[in-house]
Amino acid sequence: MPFEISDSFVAQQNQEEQRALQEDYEALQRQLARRGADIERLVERATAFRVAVPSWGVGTGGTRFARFPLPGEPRDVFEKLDDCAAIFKLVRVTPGISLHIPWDKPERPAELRAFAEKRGLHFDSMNSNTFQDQPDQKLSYKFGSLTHTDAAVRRQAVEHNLECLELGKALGARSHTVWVGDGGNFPGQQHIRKALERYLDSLRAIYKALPDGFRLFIEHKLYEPAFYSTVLNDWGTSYYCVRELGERAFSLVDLGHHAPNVNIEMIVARLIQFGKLAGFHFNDSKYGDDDLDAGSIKPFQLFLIFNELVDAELERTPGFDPCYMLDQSHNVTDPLESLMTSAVELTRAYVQAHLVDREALAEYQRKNDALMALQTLKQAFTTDVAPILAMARRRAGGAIDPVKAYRASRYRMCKDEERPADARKTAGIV
Ligand code: RM4
Ligand code: MN
Ligand code: MN
Repeated sequence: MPFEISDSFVAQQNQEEQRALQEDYEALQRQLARRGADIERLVERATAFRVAVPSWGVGTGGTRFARFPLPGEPRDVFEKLDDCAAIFKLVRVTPGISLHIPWDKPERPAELRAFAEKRGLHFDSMNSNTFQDQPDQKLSYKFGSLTHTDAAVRRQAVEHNLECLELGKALGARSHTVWVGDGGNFPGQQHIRKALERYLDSLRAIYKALPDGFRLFIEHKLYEPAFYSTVLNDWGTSYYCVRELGERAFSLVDLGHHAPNVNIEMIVARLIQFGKLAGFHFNDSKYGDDDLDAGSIKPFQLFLIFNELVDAELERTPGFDPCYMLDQSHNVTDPLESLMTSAVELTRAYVQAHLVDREALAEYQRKNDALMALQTLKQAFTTDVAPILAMARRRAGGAIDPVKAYRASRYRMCKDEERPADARKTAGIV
């Protein structure tokens, strides 16, 4: 039996933190009560929060220069799910897994589904991959996939997406996410309008095959791997495409896929207003698609994004049902620690956004009191909600301090023994 972090171990770890948590919780409860906020309601929100973990995120990532593997990395999709289960055990908000195909293509989907369910996990969005060539692939994606000038390549890329839909259905997933690397490296390389037409044609074929209850998410990205022009370059183009496709198509926002300084919370608000927000690939960045841990570089931006999301949630905006996923690459940290920390950071932003005094904010907006409007947001953002997050985790059976408990469990060392490097199948670990 592979090593697992047991409930009793988590409970024992929590013992050490329990008194301090209780003290901090009560102090925060009094502080919030003075502000008219009910701490128990916020614990409820923290408990209800969900974000899916990417199957491709539990192995060490890499840059185009190098990858530095970690001891005990998962060797196949089952071991990846074991790692996801460890994350879920400690943070409790991550029962969903987002799978990348073919990196994590299961031979027998029913078996993988049962394996996940046994660990309290389920499959969230499926992700196709037509940005790389696979060893047994007939035609190359070097010059594009869904938008390739050659109809045979486009057909092959569409077929791959249809296969993902079939797999997703068998695994119990409810959505499919398409990101393509298609674009041009040089001016003149592509006919910009025709490439988008081809993209839409291919997507129509995928959309038509959506299983019942499935939604289609498309993900825009400014640049990379195409360095001059990207076919689906921004949210406006994405919005145009999902409108063309139909009511089950939505625009997914990956936080790293915009130019520096772009006001992403505005993009989010627009997509909510137009009923087309699919959800997120959360991560953080300084310069480009850095795939750093959520909340590590621009925590205020993350809060402002959640401020829009919570506002729509509280208003019960019709059709508002975003899917939250992490999409990160971990190069210098233990991926499990990064994913746990990111899940906690997202929950933090979500709870802080619930702390915003929305009546006061509306009044300041009505009176054009810019200073106090910002202060109202800042008051929520600067409130240390850590005791709320820890209490929610503890009550749900998770760890008061997930990283500390993880390190104390010696999970990584145990996996190093169980998963010897010489037997490691590197395929699928990206
Ligand atoms: C892309 C994009 C996709 C992800 C790949 C690995 O930049 O973010 O969502 O699947 O990277
Ligand atoms: Mn992404
Ligand atoms: Mn990306």
